[in-house]
Amino acid sequence: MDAVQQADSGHPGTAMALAPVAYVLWQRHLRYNPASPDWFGRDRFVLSAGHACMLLYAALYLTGYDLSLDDIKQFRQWGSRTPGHSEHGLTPGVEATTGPLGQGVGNAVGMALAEAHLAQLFNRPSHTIVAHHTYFLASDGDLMEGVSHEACSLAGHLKLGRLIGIYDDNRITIDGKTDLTFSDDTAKRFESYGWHVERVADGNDLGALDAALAAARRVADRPSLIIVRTHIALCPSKPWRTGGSPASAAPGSKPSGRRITPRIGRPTRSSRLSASAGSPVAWPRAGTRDSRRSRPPPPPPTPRRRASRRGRC
Ligand SMILES: Cc1ncc(C[n+]2csc(CCOP(=O)(O)OP(=O)(O)O)c2C)c(N)n1
Ligand SMILES: [Mg+2]
Repeated sequence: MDAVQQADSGHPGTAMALAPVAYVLWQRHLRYNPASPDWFGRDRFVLSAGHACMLLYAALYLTGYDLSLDDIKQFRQWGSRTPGHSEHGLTPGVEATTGPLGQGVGNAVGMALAEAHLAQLFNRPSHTIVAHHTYFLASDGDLMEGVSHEACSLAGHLKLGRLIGIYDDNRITIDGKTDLTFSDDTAKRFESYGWHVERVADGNDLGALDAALAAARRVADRPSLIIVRTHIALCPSKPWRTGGSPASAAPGSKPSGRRITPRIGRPTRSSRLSASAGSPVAWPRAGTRDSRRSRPPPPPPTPRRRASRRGRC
C-alpha cells in the first residue's frame, strides 16, 4: 500500500483484498525455493491480473526471494525491478510477464500442458520426476478476455489436473461494476469446460481458502477453478472506495492510508516500509536476505505529472 502510495500510481485495492489468498497459497500450498527460483520441481504461480503485481512483489519479498525493500520502494520507477506489471526475467520468482488481461491465464495453461507432457514422457511408476502444480490468479478482466476461455477450454479438454486457477470475484473493474458488461455464470462456464469448481464466499476466510486449495489439489483428473468473493480495497475513511471502481486504479489518499494501517494491525508511521516493521502474520522468511547481492542504486525517478487517477493501467 505504501509503495503504491509512494509511486502515486498503481492498483492498490486488488493487492490489499487478495493478501489473504497470497498468504494461504505461499504459506500452505505453493512449493518453492527462493534460493533457487528456477528449480524445476517448483510450483508455478502466474499472476494473470498483472496490474495487482504489488501483491506478487510483497509475497516474493516476504518469502525470501532476491527482492529487497529498496526494490519495493522503487515500485513503478524507471529501471526498477518492480515495474507496474511484473516481468519474467527481471524479478526473481515472476514466472510470466503479465499485464494484458487474459494472457496470464493462457500462459498458465501452457505451463500446465508442458508439465503434463513432460510427466508423461519421463515419469515411471516407480519414479516420479515431473509433478508440480501451476496456479494462476485471474480477475474479472481476465475472464472477460476471449483468450482465457480458449485456453481454459483446452485445459478442460486435456484434463490438466495440476492446473489450479483462482478467480478474484470482486465484481468490479476500473470502469465500474461488472454487471455493466459481464453476467456470465463463471462456475457453470468452467464446469462445462470440464473443470472442477470450488467457491470461497469470503476472501478473508483463511480456513475456507486453505480448504478450497487443498480440495483443488486433490482433484487430479481435471483442472480446478476456485472462485473467491472479495471486496476490493479497504478504505474505512472513504467507504466508496472499498469495493468501488476508484479503488482499482487509484492510490489511496494519504489520510486514508494512515487510517487503514492501524485497522489492519500494521504499525502506523515510521516503521512503515521498514524491514523490521514486523508483519502481523508469520510469513516464512526462507531466504538469506543478508547474502543478497548489492545492486547499484536505481536512477533517479523521472518527473511524473499528476495524472488523472481514473483509467491508469
Ligand atoms: C487486455 C487488457 N485490456 C485493458 C487493460 C487495462 N486494465 C488494467 S486493469 C483493468 C480492469 C480491472 O478490472 P478487473 O480485471 O476486474 O481487476 P480489478 O480491478 O478487480 O483488480 C483494465 C481494463 C489490460 N490490462 N488488458
Ligand atoms: Mg474485478
